[in-house]
Amino acid sequence: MNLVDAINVVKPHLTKERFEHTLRVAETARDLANRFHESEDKAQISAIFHDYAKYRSLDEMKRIIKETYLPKDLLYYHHELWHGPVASILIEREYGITDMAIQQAIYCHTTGKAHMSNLDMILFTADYIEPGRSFPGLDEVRDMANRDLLKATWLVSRNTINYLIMKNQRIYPDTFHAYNDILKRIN
Ligand code: DGI
Ligand code: FE
Ligand code: FE
Ligand code: FE
Repeated sequence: MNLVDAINVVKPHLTKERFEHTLRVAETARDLANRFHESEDKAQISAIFHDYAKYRSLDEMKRIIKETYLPKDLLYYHHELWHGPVASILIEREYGITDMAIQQAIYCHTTGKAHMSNLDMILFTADYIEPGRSFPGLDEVRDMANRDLLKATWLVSRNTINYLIMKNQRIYPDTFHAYNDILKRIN
């Protein structure tokens, strides 16, 4: 699917704000792909579809998790974690996107995971640093994303864990796996 078709297909599924976020993530992901020598096309397609399932009903997402190979433990964690894995299924079902690298990047864009690929890290980081975001510590991550993708990804994962702990939220194991695995790869 080309980028224009992808944008048109995704648009009616998102709110105006979410659609604008999506376009900024795609732009940011393209820049990161260019800087770190990954496919700009795959980075942009992953970005355009990353929040595709964000507004599906909880019942529909639950059903998809139950009837596919998605890990059932997702159901014991916050429903905010479901839209990436569910989108990775829906883009194949509904649009025939079978590229596993794209599916995987979308799958793990919220939590990260162990052994993230460059494409995984590009989407994960782009979602966090796109110009519409304002998180504490964001300048440090944006600065690092100009130089070192692994370290930038680690900062995103660390900041997310800190934020979740401050809010007394449960943390999905993949979120910790991303943090631990990247720390090992950095040192
Ligand atoms: O969909 P977006 O809003 O663009 O961003 P996202 O998919 O990266 O995730 C949104 C939220 O998910 C963000 O507030 C952080 C949260 N999150 C990430 N990992 C975990 C988590 N929430 C819980 N409860 N547990 C996690 O492990
Ligand atoms: Fe998301
Ligand atoms: Fe994210
Ligand atoms: Fe997003």
